[in-house]
Amino acid sequence: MEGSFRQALRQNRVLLGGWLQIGHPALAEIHGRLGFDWVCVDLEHGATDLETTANIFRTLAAFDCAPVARLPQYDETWVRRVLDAGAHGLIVPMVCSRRQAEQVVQLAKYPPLGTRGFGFARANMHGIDFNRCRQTANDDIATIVMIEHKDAIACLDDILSVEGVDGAFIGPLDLSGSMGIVGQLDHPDMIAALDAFLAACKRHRVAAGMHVVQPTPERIQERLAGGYTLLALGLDVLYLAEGARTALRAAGREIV
Ligand code: 3PY
Ligand code: MG
Repeated sequence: MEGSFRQALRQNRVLLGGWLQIGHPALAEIHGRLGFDWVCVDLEHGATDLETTANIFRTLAAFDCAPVARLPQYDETWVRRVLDAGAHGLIVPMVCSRRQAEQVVQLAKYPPLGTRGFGFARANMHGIDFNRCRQTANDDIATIVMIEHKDAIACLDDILSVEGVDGAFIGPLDLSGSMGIVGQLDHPDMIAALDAFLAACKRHRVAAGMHVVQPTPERIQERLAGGYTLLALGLDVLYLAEGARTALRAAGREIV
């Protein structure tokens, strides 16, 4: 990738990512070798710990593949620790207000722009690259807010106009839950919410992101044509389940 992950995001380049809920560096190798642009360790719904996250990021450094994490929640300690582990992008769940978006950006930026703590860590090669990272981190690390509640849809302009919000990622399941139509992704209210999301991303020149959980060519094409540029494709557990199901079926086993 030419330039940083954040620059690519801001230039609205199409960035195809993998999504890991199983915490093992071998998965990072597979995605990196295949040519994914970024890989996200899902610390919200996966069971991966911080040490494994750092090992996954270490593995990705051998490839042209940006290390990204979805945080378990909007939380100062997690922002610091995941950035120190070397994340180039943060996906922050459930950002519902301008105030929260401002706080997330603040936590992710070093002073004078924010309050990120200085310290020797993997992100600066344990102090060896401290000065260089101190100078480049604010420009190079992307902050991506998850829009996944009806309250966030109601104040999209307030959230997406915050300086330092580089991308927005829709969370369709939680969003549908907050609207009382859980899982009904084709419901007219969901479609209207997604339209409002995309339009606001365009208005504020913020990269629009979505997880295409079942990545068929048609679904991917539909999202790209709509203007999404930050696409997560599939999910490690689903790839595994799909391959395992196919193998059992090939052996004639009925799957219930
Ligand atoms: C959601 O749909 O709410 C998600 O966060 C999916 O990962
Ligand atoms: Mg969610």
